[in-house]
Amino acid sequence: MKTWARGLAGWLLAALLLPAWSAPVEDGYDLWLRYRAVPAGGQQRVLDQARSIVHAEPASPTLQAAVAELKRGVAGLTGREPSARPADGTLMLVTPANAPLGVELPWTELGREGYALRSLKRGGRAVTLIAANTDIGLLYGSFAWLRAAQTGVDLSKLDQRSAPQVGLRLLNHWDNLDRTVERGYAGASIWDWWKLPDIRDARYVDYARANASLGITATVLNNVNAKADSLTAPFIAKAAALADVLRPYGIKVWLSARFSSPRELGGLKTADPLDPAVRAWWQAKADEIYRAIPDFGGFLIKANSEGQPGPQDYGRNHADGANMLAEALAPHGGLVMWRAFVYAPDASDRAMQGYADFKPLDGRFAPNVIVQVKNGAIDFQPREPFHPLFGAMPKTPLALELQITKEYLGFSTHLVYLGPLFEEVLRAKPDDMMVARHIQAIAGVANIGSDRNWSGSHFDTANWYAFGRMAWNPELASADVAREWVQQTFTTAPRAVDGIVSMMLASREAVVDYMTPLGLHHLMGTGHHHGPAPWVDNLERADWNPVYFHRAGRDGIGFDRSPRGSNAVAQYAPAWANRLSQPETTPEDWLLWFHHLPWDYRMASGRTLWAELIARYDRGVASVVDVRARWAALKGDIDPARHADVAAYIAVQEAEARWWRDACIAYFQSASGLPLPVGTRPPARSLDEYKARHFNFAPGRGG
Ligand code: BDP
Repeated sequence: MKTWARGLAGWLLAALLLPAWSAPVEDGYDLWLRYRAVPAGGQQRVLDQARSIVHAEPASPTLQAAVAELKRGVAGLTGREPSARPADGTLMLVTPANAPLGVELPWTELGREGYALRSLKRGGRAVTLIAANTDIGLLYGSFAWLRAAQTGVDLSKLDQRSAPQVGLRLLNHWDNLDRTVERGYAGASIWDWWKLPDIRDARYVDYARANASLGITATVLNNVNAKADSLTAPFIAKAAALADVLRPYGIKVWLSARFSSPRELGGLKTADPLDPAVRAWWQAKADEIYRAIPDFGGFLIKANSEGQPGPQDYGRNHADGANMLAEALAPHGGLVMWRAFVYAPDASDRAMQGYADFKPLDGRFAPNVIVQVKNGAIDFQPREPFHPLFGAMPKTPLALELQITKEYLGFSTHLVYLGPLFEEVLRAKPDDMMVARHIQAIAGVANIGSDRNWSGSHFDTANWYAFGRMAWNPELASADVAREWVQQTFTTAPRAVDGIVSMMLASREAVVDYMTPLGLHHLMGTGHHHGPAPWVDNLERADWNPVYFHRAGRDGIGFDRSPRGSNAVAQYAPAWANRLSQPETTPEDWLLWFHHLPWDYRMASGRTLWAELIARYDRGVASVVDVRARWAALKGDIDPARHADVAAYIAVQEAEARWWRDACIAYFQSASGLPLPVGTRPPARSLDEYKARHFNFAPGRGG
């Protein structure tokens, strides 16, 4: 071939390949804020409404963030930068001060954080109003418009309004000062404490954008198992630097505080909350923090729980401790989030202690204290009945604490969409009101780390997303939330969207089935909580042992919390207490949480309990096998990098689901002494082989 011909051929080849080369690599970093070019028709649809962006001047940092996001989104979706001059197709960001005359907007209803999106014609031109009472409302509204644009909503006919139902929406980072993360499966802590305050990683801004897009209003930077060091001057300066980055996005910084800090940092002899010197120390500390962070959110406290210091060390109660801190923060408008996750070594039923300690204190907390209650009474299990404290403390503001990081649900390796779990607890009705209506705040233990894809796996970002969206609006259906996440994160192709959503929706029930079916709980490996270990019976505290929770023996299986047992059911409102007292009226999914039953107990399916247990383990594994096949079939619909990543993870999940099934069946058979029902596949290995597995370096143990 002549040189010129070779050159031409090369050029043609390059031109052909160019589209493929120029497609951005999908590594997950952009989360649901990808703004990738939409197919031709869609492009026009967005462009027609967003040729320009108009807003009040001068713009606050928050308004600037809103406009920057809209520009970035429109440019990404259409390939064209919007201008600042009104055009046919203008996005107008308006507050009551600059709203166009003659347009009725529901200002009162929107409150401080809500927004309205309204498309209309003015002088023959298409205008979309993004309206809110405040700049933060405009930022939320801008993200809502971009969500609509990315999910194929008709932008020429918008008429939406939304205001959050839960006032305070927080992330709890269990991040240590050395950048390890307790129960973190997504790399190191996102906070590079060592380099702060001078070096501010660009990632902090993307963290803020992602959270603002969901309406998260606060972030607790450090682990609830807190070091006193987090309250020293150097760390306050570091937290202040983060607060500066997050502020324009409406996110306040909080800190976990160690109750014994006055002793450790202040050299006092005591941390007794009623001691005047202790109170003065906290007051001075609060003043110091507010000098550096004027809008500091407050303290999150884990006290007298799992070895943490607390007021009970001095014969005081949780209200004494919380109120002392509340007094120090009150002059600055700060809050105390006091956790109800407590249990003592000698409790006869660990599930009962949170209620036993806190219920009598209802009405005794200062007005700026919120009591933070985990969704269930044990500990973030794949399924728990709702915590009996919801509905039981009418005079105390409560927060619901959910765990986004999947400590007990296969870490970030297992594909488990938590939307259905969140929905289940938010909609549970302790009385005539849903849990969502009993709470003033909602907190999620973050699954965010330094991994490029933020959460350790592509699908785990859906849990961060679902937490934020459902915190804003607990009435959202987890299926709808999954759909919009898929459309923004993976693809808008309808067949693929349907396929992925149905995989996600099946995944939570699957993990319950292959780990802890029928109300079983806490069967996980010691310490790290990886893998099955129902046989463990030798830990220093009885209530850390799986055998304490399942109580399997020749006579049956399950924890008797009925009036014949620990009577934990009495902590629920009478209608529930009655229902949960009898196995026949207890939801089957909670059966062994509340009852100890013989192996031949007859289940709704007609099977014996023993056969049903095995059937559930089988169903869990089958569901993962099915997900694996369905994901494989989506190969042509998903970018190659993420498709391959997810496929590799599901393969691990399948192997681990089988391991869970086999190890649990082997163990429960040794306890029941019963033969496997006809047709059951025997466990692949002997019980002793499963028992011999150890994982000394499993992630997430923290520093
Ligand atoms: C447990 C975790 C532990 C946490 C604790 C908590 O295993 O690491 O410190 O919860 O919530 O589930 O305080």
